[in-house]
Amino acid sequence: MISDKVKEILNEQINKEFYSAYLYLAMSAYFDDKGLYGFANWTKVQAKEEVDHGMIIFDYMNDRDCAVHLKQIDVPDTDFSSPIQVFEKILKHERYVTSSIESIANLSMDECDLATRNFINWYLKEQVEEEKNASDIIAKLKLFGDEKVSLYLIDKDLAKREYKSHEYN
Ligand code: OFO
Repeated sequence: MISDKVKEILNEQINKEFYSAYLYLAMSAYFDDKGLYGFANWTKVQAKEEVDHGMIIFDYMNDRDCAVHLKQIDVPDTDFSSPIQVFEKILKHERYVTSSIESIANLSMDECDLATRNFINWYLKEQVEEEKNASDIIAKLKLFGDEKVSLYLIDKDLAKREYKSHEYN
């Protein structure tokens, strides 16, 4: 049985994951508009992964007979000015998501909900990767991004990212 507090925080996390999808889609539209199609691809793939993150919690709650209450999704930030500024926003956002996931881990321990505590481990691991992906791209952009040729090559590289549905395991 999932407590009301854990139910509420899981409902909030579904909303945050779908907000993340919106945010990445807004970024993808920005890059597409600038002709940076590789960056647009990378952020669009990420948006799809965020939907998967939300759906995994949605399915978990249904499996545990725990009511899902979908909340309104905020309008995403669209104040973008350069690839590096966007990736700095991504890193900041992912750090915020990591702290939300950590709150779920802590609350599920406090509520003696070991199934949710175990479930959320997958997200803790996922967040390490999310933050690393953003940091790696920031590092590349800092080193090489000022030159147009390098930006072109980074864009080409990001065009290779392919969407694979994110399975919970
Ligand atoms: Fe769902 O991890 Fe990013 O936000």
